[in-house]
Amino acid sequence: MNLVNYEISDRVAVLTVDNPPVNALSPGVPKGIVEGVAQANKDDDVVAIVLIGAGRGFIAGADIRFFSKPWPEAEESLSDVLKSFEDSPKPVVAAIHGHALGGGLELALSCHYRVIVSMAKVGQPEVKLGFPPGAGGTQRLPRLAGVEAALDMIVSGDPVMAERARDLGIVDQVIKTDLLEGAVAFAAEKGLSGIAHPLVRNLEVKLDDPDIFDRKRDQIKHRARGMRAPYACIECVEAAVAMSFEEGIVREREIFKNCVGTTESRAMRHVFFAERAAAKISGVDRDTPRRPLASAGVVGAGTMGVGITMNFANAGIPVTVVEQHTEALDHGIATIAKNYAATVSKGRLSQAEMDRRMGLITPSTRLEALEQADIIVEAVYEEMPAKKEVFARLDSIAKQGAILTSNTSYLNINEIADSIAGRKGTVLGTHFFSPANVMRLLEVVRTDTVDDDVLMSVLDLGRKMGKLPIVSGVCHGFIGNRMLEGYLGEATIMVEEGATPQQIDRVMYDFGMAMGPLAVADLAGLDIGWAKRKAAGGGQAAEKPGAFIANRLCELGRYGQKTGRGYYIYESGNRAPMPDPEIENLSRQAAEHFGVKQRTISDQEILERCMYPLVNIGTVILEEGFALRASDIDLVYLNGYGFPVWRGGPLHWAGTIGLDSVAEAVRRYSQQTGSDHWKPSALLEELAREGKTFEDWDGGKT
Ligand code: 3H9
Repeated sequence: MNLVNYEISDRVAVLTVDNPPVNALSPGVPKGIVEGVAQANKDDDVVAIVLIGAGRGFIAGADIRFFSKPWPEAEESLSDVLKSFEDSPKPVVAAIHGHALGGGLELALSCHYRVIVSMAKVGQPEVKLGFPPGAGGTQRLPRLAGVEAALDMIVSGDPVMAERARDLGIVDQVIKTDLLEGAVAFAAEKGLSGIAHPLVRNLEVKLDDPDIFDRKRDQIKHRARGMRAPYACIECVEAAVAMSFEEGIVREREIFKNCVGTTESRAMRHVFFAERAAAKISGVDRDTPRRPLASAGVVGAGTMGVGITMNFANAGIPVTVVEQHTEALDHGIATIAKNYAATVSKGRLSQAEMDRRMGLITPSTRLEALEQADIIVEAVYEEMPAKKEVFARLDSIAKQGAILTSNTSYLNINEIADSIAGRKGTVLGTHFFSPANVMRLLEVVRTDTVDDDVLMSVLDLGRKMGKLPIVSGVCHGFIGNRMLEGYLGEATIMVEEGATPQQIDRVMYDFGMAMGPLAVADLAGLDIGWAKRKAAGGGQAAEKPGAFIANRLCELGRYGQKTGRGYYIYESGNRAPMPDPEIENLSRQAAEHFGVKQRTISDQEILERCMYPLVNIGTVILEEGFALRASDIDLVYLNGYGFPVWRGGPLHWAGTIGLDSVAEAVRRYSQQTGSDHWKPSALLEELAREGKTFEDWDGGKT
């Protein structure tokens, strides 16, 4: 199959890149383009050249798989293509639909002209893969769009729509009719005009504000904490201002090459492919017909119910939210209105759109109001009897075929499905993360009996809500919370052994976590774990290592942020954690209680003892089959637990440390403490022995 087709239309050579699914610049594409340009220039009848993409879009950039393997030696490169355009005596016009991204946009920028359809987008998303653009994007874009707009686009990686691209000067014309026809007419006119055709490289870069680069660095310092690529992007654009075009290109190439090899870039490329893999469910046909989900119900208007209701409204699905008591229902609706109003006031939502979304929400105090809903999400409190009671009532109310999901974070959903045996095929879990309208992660918990079409429909729904749905099997805490128990548990044990909450949280924050584990415990509320320990029998079990200090704090009414005191002190109206000297006393009492000699714990030990349980339990989850692939586990931690994206998730990160040294440490801590979360995973041992990583286990795609 030809990756680039050559045709003549009205004296214009049309080069069509046809490399499904996204016309990436894989081997064969650059060669095809270079040959097409040469052929067009040899043909005296041809007056101009149009470059266009077949299928869904123009060109999605370099083929990302080739950053991890060598480019074929004999093959033309992207710079050969750019040179062939710039050297072409006949004008080259890029005709853009769908998307021109990364190398795709860079290619278009080296054409003489660019035309676009109004629904298309252009962008330089390379920073999201851990490197700056490497084929002139950082040098040409500022020359066309100005330094400020180019800097915004390149550092954020976010694309802009066609009209905005035209206003910025990135494209010459928005074509409202057929793209190919319009592009051919445009190209023919330029070709016959006899004018000299412009090259972006010859434009001047204008800099009005010399502080712009420092301001940008300051602006991104929180978001880009620990990362190299966003700063590398700024350096490249600075070079466009400070150097000649030729020097700038050399500088960009140098910085690009340095970044492609970093662990940051490898991690971010891993995340790119992980997100695409997560949509594939082994054993389930991608084309399984979906159930129409045109109306929804949510049971419970508490914190989670409110967020889930907003997700439906955001996705444009009419939703009825049910809460038994009018006062609680009113409070829930008022919270939704307040949340939307806050987004409107920040300019991120129009008042009209807020009104439209509020109009999709119907409050009710009667469960019977859900009888016509296609999907119903139960979001009542986390107790099995309460959940089963709701499902029993829904069994008699919901229409046949309605999908029933439970927003549980720990409970056995198989048991819930079994409790309404006639509907087993349509029951599953949807574990949203708080705040449910904000957090991107959605664990879709696959019961043993759920029908494939129901599962696929709920995964689609999650994506429609803007979530990243990850399939988990039914085990206690599913993927994320099951792993979290080891992470938080080990952090609290270390406080009993003599580390301060501040030291532990600092080590994990410096590692890149959004918050340290003890600040997270305070935010989530210490009373939740306390209630669970009491329900599980209290007494001895409740006093096991890791629970002692939390129990004392709860007995003192110190539940964390909500009471102004937990592992830290919080001043009213301020969420900043302040050290609490009393924790030291409690920690000494705990050490005495367990007969532990307190000691100074090194930062390295803290890092290992927080992170390695995540790796060990994650691997157990994988070997037990509750996660479909290691990269799904990474995505859960990246999108629900504040794990730094540039480390690629706990299992990918473990591979960068070396699974043999992780396994050795797990064995060592297991002998020292005997805690469940240190019981070495057989799969971890196996991969370590064989010198493999989790990517090998997933099939080595990245
Ligand atoms: C670059 O250009 C560097 C240059 O500056 C300089 C170089 C010297 N390569 O996302 P989808 C696959 S870096 C290889 O589900 P959508 C993807 O894995 C590049 N494969 O579709 C998936 O495969 P599978 C800068 C790619 O419609 C399939 O295509 N460009 C590439 O939801 C469908 O993908 C980018 O970062 C690629 N470049 O979204 C753009 N792109 O079916 C990256 C996609 O086996 N791409 N695949 O799972 C995207 O953002 C989206 O794919 C796009 C379409 C918006 C284009």
